[in-house]
Amino acid sequence: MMISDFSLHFAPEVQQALNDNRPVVALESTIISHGMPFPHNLQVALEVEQTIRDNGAVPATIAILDGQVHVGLQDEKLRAFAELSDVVKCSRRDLGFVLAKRHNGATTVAATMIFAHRAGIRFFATGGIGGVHRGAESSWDVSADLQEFNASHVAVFSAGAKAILDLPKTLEVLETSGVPVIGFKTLEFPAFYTRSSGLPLQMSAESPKDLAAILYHGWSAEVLKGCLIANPIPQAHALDAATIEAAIERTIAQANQEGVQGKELTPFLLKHLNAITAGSSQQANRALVLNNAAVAAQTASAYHSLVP
Ligand code: PSU
Ligand code: MN
Repeated sequence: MMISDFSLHFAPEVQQALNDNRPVVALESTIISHGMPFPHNLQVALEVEQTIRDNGAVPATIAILDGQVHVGLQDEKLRAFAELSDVVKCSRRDLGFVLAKRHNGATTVAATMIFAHRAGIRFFATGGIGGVHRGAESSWDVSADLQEFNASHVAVFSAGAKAILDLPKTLEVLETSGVPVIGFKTLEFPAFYTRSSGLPLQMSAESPKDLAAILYHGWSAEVLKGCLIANPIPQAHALDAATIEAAIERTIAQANQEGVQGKELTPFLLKHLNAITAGSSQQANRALVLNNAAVAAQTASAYHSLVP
């Protein structure tokens, strides 16, 4: 077997932006392959990229095609990826195997942070991060996403964490690791489909410029690695809290009944939640990802003006 050195494969647009020191925002690919069905996934992926451009940055979707790590997928490759059915969901532990076997791989929040950091990209927009699952006191299911915040120097723009998780425990793990959770114009941790979880945050930023300054100080003092930005879903797209909670409880009960666990659990919950809510969760998901993409791009631009 031929063994070659590892290298990232940059899309020309991303390579050029990095060479010119212009703002770039990374995007994950698990949300495309395991988070939404085709063709909705492709449509949203293209809209997210456009939103990043409209807000002054260059999008870099990160994905693994035939064992090669791509930073930035041109439209054709993005289209092809969105249609694939044999994509391995990759967190940190899966990467060496998938590269060696030349598989197609989707990068989770953790894996996207790894390659964004490697590429010198400090801003990353997604929907929600993985976290501590409900019932973790017996299952020990804690997403590797949380660990990665302690390794990769990337700001992750999310609408909080999905209420399929145990949000108080998720925040406790982040606190233990020294990861700041910064509310964007809020001092309450948002719960993905809803703006409110009842959980207070310790800090907020009032504008992209304010946020850029907080990140700059953390990174330049070398006290900050990963950072979670919690940007609530726009009010007009938020779902009714009681309805979504009932749907989540049904979905978790179904997963328990079918014995779904490990890396299959999050995709199972996302898929069944979409089915139960008859598309309204998908619309909310789209709205909050676009909102995160806009704020990430604005913050990346503000950061670049601050640090020329
Ligand atoms: N949460 C969402 N949507 C997603 C995911 C999480 O609301 O698409 C995906 C992300 O890629 C995240 C991964 O990194 O699931 C976490 O999986 P796990 O819980 O197995 O670590
Ligand atoms: Mn897990």
